[in-house]
Amino acid sequence: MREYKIAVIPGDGIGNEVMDEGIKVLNLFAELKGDIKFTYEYFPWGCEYYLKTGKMMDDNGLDILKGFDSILLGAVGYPTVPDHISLHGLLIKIRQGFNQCVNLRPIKLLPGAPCPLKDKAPEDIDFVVIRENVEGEYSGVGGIRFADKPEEIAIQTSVFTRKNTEKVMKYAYDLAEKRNKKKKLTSTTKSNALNYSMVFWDKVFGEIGKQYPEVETESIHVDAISMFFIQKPQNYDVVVASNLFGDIITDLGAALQGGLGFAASGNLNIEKEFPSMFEPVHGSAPDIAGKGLANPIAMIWTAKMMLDDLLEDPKAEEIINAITDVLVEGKSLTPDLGGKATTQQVGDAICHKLKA
Ligand code: GGG
Repeated sequence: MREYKIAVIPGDGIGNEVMDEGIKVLNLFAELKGDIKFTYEYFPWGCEYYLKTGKMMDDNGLDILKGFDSILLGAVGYPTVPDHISLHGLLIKIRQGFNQCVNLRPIKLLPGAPCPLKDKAPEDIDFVVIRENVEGEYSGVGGIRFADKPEEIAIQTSVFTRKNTEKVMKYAYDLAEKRNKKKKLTSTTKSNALNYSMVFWDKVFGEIGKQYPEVETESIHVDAISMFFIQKPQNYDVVVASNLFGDIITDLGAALQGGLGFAASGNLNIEKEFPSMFEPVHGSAPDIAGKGLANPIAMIWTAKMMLDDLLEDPKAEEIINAITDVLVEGKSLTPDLGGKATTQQVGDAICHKLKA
């Protein structure tokens, strides 16, 4: 029996209800495989915890999380807590604390999912974005001078270290090589304007590329790639981007695959010295929280990514097949997809297909 200890942080808003469906699918997967067991420990961290305690997570939170094989997170954010407090107090703290330097975000249009580009088929939209995840524009370096005075200044510094940039680039090149699609890596840049950080980014991209002669490369400015994602998404295979650019272009990517309800992600500690963390890309959506309206597919897809990371073999592709079956059948869909099913009913329908 393979046993895995999972730390569960449902977080805020719809994080709670989508998490239930993710766990439901994980438990069924384990039951069907027969030789896998998950044990879960839940942590109440998030914005409501912050409102009660003044902290997004416990001071010794990272020490506690170290003892787990993986972390599953729902969503974070609450109207009365500033978003920079919730992001830096929990998500970025864990990503940086556990050196989860790669944020893996698949952009894949499943059959039956609504794509706004009517001339595109599922085979046209199937790429992966590798987002640098612990530094860059989200390093948290900066400050405010002369607060609330007319001469007030805000400074936000991007930090790009050679060690980390090389590691992320190598991961992206390796993926482009082994993904066995186009063997193509596209780098997202803006080195005409960001004349230190992105010039450095481009340099490292080129240097590491010399070790991968079989991988075709291209470098595209972030503004242009935003347009090309819409015009010719079929051109992409693996895309590497800085923290900020990756955050932005993956929301665009989510739109191509049917919306944020389909956008899954993994924050990977690639050395496996700390747990990785898996979270859907969406936020806590407080306007629909607790109403059973949230689409749980991103969370279930995220749980599948966790399985792929933990298990190596077998890959959990049958979960994607079960989601696809539900989409193609079209009977159990949440309102964002034009249906009337609840979050729970969609989770049940995916489990039903998984069992079939
Ligand atoms: N699912 C996690 C979540 O709540 N994400 C909201 C968000 O704004 N994330 C920013 C980021 O991924 O850096």
